[in-house]
Amino acid sequence: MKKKADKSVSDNLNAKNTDLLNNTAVQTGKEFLTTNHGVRISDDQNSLKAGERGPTLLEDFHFREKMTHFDHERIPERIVHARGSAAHGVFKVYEPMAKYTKAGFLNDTNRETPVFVRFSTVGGSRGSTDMARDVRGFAVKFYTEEGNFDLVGNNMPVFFIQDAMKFPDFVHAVKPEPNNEIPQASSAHDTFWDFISLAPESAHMIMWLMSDRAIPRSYRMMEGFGVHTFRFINQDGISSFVKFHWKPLLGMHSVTWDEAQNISGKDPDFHRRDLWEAIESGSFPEWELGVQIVAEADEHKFDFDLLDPTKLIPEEIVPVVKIGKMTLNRNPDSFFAETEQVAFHVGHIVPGIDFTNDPLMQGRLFSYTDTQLSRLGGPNFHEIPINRSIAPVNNNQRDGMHRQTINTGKVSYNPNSLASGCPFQAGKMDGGFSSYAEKIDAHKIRNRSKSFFDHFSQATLFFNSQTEPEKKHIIDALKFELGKVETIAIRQRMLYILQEIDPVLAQEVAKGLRLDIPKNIGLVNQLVPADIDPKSYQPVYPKELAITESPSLSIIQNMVNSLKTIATRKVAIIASDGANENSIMNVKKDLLSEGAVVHIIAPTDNYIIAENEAKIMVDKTLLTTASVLYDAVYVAGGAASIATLKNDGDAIHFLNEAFKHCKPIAASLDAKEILELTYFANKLSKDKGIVMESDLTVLSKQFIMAMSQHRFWERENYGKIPA
Ligand code: HDD
Repeated sequence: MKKKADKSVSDNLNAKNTDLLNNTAVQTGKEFLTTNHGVRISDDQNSLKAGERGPTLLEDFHFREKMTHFDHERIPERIVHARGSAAHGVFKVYEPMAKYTKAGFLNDTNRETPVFVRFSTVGGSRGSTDMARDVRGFAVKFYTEEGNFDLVGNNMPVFFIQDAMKFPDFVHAVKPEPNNEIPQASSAHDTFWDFISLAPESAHMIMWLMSDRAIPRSYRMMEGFGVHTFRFINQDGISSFVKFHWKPLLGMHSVTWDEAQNISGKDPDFHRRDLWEAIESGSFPEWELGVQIVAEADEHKFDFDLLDPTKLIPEEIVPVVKIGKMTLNRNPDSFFAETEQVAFHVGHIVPGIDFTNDPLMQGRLFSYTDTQLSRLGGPNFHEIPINRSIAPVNNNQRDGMHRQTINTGKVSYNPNSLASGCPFQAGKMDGGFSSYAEKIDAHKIRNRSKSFFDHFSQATLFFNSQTEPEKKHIIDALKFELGKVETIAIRQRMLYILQEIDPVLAQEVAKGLRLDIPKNIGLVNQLVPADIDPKSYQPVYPKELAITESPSLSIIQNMVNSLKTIATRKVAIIASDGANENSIMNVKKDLLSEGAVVHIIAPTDNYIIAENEAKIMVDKTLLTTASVLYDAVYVAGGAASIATLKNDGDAIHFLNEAFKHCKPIAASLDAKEILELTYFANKLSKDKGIVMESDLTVLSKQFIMAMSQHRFWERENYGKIPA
C-alpha cells in the first residue's frame, strides 16, 4: 500500500506539495519498516533472545528503541480543556474592514486564510465524556500572511472570574476533588459550589452554565465568543473596542440534561464523532464571524465596564455585524500531531488587533506560553508543524529542547554588522507590530475597579431573557447540581446568591432542595469591600437604552430567526422484516434530499427482507444504538414488521425515550399500533411533534417541518415521563 508521507501545516496547505512528497516517499523506499535512525528492520515480531527459550538480550536496539518510544507516547494533558476535537478549514472576510482594522486577513476579500479550530470541554480529563455540563472551548488559529492570530474563546461570552489571579482557585474547585479524583467531568460537587457560592462575580456565568448552552447538540450548532473586549487598530492607529462572535449557520441546538447523561454512556465521543462524520460526509460546518464595535470615545457609556469579563454587550444595544465566514472542511490526519499538540495563545495577535486591560486577559497573556513549556516540552513548540506560522519566521532565538530549525551562519544577535544587520526590525510601513499607545498614569494597586462590582444585573438579564422551557431547564440544572452537594451550608449560600439574581428562581430551587433561603450570609458579602456600593457605577449611557431582556441570549428565541434547515440532523427509521419498502425508502429519500442523515434501525443487523422480498440494508440495531443519538424517529409501516416491533421492548423504549426528550416522532399510519403501546399513547392526536399519515409524501413534509422546530418542549409539562 502506498504510504502517506509526514506532513506539516504548510505542506497541507499545498496539495501539489503533498503529492510530491508522497511520490518521493515511495521512491525513497519509505514502505520499508525502519528504526528511527533509518536501519531497515527484518523482524518486528520477536525480541532478540539467547536461544529459543532464553532471556531477551540487552543488545536488542530495535526492541529498546521501540519500547522507549512507546513508554513516552503520552504528554501531559492540558490542565483545562484537556478533552477536545479539532478540524482544519478556511476563513474569508466579506468586506474590507479597513475603517476599523489594518489586519490583512480582515481586509483582503480574495484571501482564504487557513484555520485550525479546536473545540473542547473544560473540566474533564482527556478521555472524559463530550456531554458533560460544561463550557465548550472554541479556539481558532488563523494562519494569516502576517503571522498567527489565535482567537481562544468559549461558547459562552462571559467568564467565572474577573481576575486571572483567581484562575488556579477556580480550576482547583471545578476539577475532580483531589483526595479521591471524583467526580470526573462534572461541576456537581462540593468544592465547585463552595467556591462559586463565595465568589459572587461568577453569578452571570453560572446562569450560562446551568442553561442549555452547556449541553450543545453539536459543536457545529453552538456560538463562539472571544469573551474579552479586544481592540481593532486601523492604518491611522485609531483604536476601537471589539467583541468577537461566531454564529453557526446551522443555528443553535442543545440536548436535554437527561439525554446528555444517557449519551455519556452510549457514546462518550458523541461530539467528536459528530464533527468528524459531518466533515467526512462533506457537510462542512460553517460559522459567520461577527463583531460588536464600540468607538474609543464610548468606552464609559455602558452600565458595566467593557474590561470586565463577566459582562457582555447586549446585541440589542450594539448589534453584531457579520464580517466573514469560516468553513471547516478537513479532518486532521493525526489526532496527536495536530489536535493534541496545537498550542493556542491569547497573546498570538497580528497587526490590526490589540489587547485591552481586562485583568483576566492580561493574566492569560502569561499563562498560555508558560503551560506549553511543560506540556510540549520546551520553548520550541512553535516549530511543531501544526503551530508553525505560514509567514516566514526570522529571529535570533536559538537552541533549546527539541530545536528543529538548523540556523546557518554565526550571527544570532542584533544589532550586527556581520550579517548586514539581518534580520531587520520592520517599520510601520513594513507591517511591523507596534502596541497601541494607551495612556496610563496610575498608582500601582492590588484592587478591583469599582466598576466591576455589579455581579447580578447581567445574571438577571440572562435569566429574564429565557423562554419558559429554558428557565425551567436552568432551575432543574441547579436542583440537580446543588442536590449533589453534600454540605448544606453551601446549598444555602447558593440560594442566597440565586435570590439576588431572581427571587422566583431562588424559590423554585429552594423548593426542590427543601431548604429555606437564608436572609443573610456574612461570608459572601466580605468579598465585596465595605466601601463599595455595587450599584454605584454611574453609566453615561442613555437610560432609555437600558434593557431588561435580550432575546439574543435565548437559544429558542434565536431559532425564530435562524435557518429552518434539517441538514445533518440524524433520523432513525425503525423497521423489521416484512416492512413496507416504500414506507422506508420514500421517506428516507425525502429526508436525504433535505440533507438529513438517515439510519435504518432493526432488531437484527446487516439487512431486513421487506414485505415485497426486497433486501434493505440496516445501519444499526436496537442493541447497538439508542434514541438519544438521533434527532427524530420514524416508524415504517408493513404488517409483519409492525407485529415484530410491537413485541420488542427496545423498540418501544426507543420511542418512549424520544418522546421524553421532546423529539419529533413520525409513523406510517398502520404503525400507529406500536405508538399505542407507548406511555404517550393518549397524546397521539394532540401532540404537535407527532406525525401519523398514510400518504407518505404528506408524512415526509410534515415530519420535515416538525424536525425544523427541533424540540417540542411543551411535553415537559406533561409531568414526570418514564423512559
Ligand atoms: Fe484558558 C486552555 C479559553 C481563561 C489558562 N483556554 C484554554 C483553551 C481555551 C481557553 C479554548 C483550550 C485551547 C485548546 O484548545 O488547546 N480560557 C479560555 C477563555 C477564558 C480562559 C475563553 C476566559 C475568558 N485560561 C483562562 C485564564 C487562564 C487560562 C484566566 C490563566 C490565567 N487556558 C489556560 C491554560 C490552557 C488553557 C492553562 C490549558 C492548555 C493551554 O492553555 O494551552 O494555559
